[in-house]
Amino acid sequence: LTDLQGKLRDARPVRDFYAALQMPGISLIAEIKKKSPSKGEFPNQIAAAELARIYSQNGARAISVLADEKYFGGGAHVVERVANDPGVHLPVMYKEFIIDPYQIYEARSVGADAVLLIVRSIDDTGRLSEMISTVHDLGMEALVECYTAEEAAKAVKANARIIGVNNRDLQTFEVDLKRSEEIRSVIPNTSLTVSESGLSSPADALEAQHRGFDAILVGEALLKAEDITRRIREFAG
Ligand code: IGP
Repeated sequence: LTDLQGKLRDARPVRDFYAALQMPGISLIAEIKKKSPSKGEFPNQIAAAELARIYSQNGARAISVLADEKYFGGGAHVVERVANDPGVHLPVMYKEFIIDPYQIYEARSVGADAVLLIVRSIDDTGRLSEMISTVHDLGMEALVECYTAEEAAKAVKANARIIGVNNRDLQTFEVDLKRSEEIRSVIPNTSLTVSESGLSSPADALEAQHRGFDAILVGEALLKAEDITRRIREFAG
């Protein structure tokens, strides 16, 4: 056995990310990262697994952990620590710029239950579809992220079960919730939908729910809160 095969075999059983997002009311996917290109370092110094426990105990339904080190100060080992922490029972998403199927296997090998796939970085619909199948074959779910209505259509065509609409322009870092609502309106209700990025208040969460999103992905607003526990509870509704 190679190292990866061994780790895949020994990885803890998959938790159901899809079911977590499908629960009644809007589901909060709470994110863990040390820094971001738009905001720099976050002030809180809470260790990843401890933060994940706080998220779990206060109403989050899934956890997103940055595996990217360069821009977000994360790592596969950070995902591994969170996914295998005895105090964390929520599904965990491995958040990385995935361009190769190998990264999907790596995600499962550290115990992840879901991965992020960005339509913009995979682009070819056939390849996107293959990568989504690889994720499903491993028992995991893919959050397929789009930024335009065309990308959302590609995601649907590639059999994405969960589609994320990024509210933040990755070039200018500008957040536009209106634009995302327009994209949401063209996604069929056969997919679960996630409103991602730049949600700064519980009112934004409520608005996303009214627009028909099943879940929200929130990082910054939780990570820079003075009282994180209270902030999560507000977002979790
Ligand atoms: C979280 P925020 O603004 O609440 O911290 O955003 C998440 O949506 C964001 O980190 C994100 C992201 C991405 C980052 C979503 N998709 C793709 C980098 C690449």
